[in-house]
Amino acid sequence: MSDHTKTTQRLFLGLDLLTPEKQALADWQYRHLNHPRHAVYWGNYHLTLGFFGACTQQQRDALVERISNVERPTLTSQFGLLGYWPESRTVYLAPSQPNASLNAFAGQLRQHLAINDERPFAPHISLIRGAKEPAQMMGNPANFRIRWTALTLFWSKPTEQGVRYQPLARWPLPLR
Ligand code: 2AM
Repeated sequence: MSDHTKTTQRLFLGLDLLTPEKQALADWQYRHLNHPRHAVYWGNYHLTLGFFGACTQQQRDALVERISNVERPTLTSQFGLLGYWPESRTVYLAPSQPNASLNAFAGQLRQHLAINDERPFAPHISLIRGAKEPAQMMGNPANFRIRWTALTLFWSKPTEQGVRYQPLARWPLPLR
């Protein structure tokens, strides 16, 4: 019999987009980005705030409890900057301007949850993975205003279609 206490899930904390926002972003990417590799699965679009790696159910429960105690701000981001990280072979979309309240919230979460990412926080939405080169933009630059509605704990779940980011818990953000 398998020992369920040892079963782990790869977890991360992030901000989810609403379905119409994901669809609008997928549509923009399809029309305006030229790249030999396919886009990430559109339902997976999100912004990562902190990555926890493999967690047991007990660790997950403790995380949920700790996250519940964090005060949550109203957060809005304007996305318009297309970027490329050669090390992680990722094409991404980033905020057009430094997003002070988002950066402060990510810092607070990392401190409160003792997240020890080797990468400094760099807000972005990954658009293409496994990219050996940057993407070329055709026509309209991206311009997406996102009013974030919830802090979300995601499970990075392996499936036959590839990894899917499944929300396990959500904490609403105040909408002013
Ligand atoms: P990425 O979009 O920059 O690749 C699920 O894997 C999410 O967690 C992805 O958004 C990914 O960021 C992020 N992630 C994966 N491994 C990570 C790591 N070792 N450190 C920080 N973030 C990571």
